Amino acid sequence: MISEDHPRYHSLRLREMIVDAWQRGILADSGMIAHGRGEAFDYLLGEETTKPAERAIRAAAAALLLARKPVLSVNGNTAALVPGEMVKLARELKGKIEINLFHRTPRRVKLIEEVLRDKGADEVLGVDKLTHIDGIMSPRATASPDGIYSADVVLVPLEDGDRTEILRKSGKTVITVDLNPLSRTSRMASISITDNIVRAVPAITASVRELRGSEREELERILEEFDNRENLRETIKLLDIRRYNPEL
Ligand code: PTJ
Repeated sequence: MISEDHPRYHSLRLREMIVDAWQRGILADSGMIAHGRGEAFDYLLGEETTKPAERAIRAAAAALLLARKPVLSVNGNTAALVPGEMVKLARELKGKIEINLFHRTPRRVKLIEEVLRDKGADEVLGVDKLTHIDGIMSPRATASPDGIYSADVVLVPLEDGDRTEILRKSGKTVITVDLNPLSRTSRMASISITDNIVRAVPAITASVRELRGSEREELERILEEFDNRENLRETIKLLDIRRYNPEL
């Protein structure tokens, strides 16, 4: 148990959740390494939602509200940290949830499905009946016919660069959450939210609620004004290796 007055309480608490998910078989082994990389970027970004991230979150909410068929993708790290928040966001959007694993095994799929159902998900896609996007016969191109395959807007947190590229090429709007603004996923996505998934997902839900009553033209304007490359450039400028030790 970590004491709440420990200066690194929040970060250590996330580590505890990650380790727990790994012990339960939910997390891929490399999910731990991915988390460590994310943690380092979060540290350099001040462990708070930056202004560019706020803009990306608002653009993501607009895209999800404009979507004909929004689908939210869940992998091991997402299931470890924000399963309930993903179910809440899906409900808010009347969107679907799909398990989408890079290191796919039947056991992990089953365990993640159980976690999502425990959090109130009625329907979980990506469990069986997968097909290949644009006929690309690669494990990187699999998707559920009723989910990511036929979606127009997908939220894919902590996604792999190749998959992001396949999804973009198939014409989908791809929203990602990835703390590394330099990753291929961040560069390939339509909207990259450089923020910790534990802050980003509740913030998207709040933004969806705020924008729900807006006219379609207003949502389209938010999307048009958002420039992903420019936003990533601004984020990179905020990375500060001396943030916690200005005297060094
Ligand atoms: O559960 P699976 O089998 O689908 O596997 C999931 C992982 C994450 C292991 C797999 O997709 C993978 O290897 O991803 P990468 O290529 O390591 O990319 C993960 C990205 O997520 C990195 O750029 C990290 O900086 C970032 N990241 C890690 N933790 C967080 C994060 N971004 C936002 N919030 C986090 N908590």
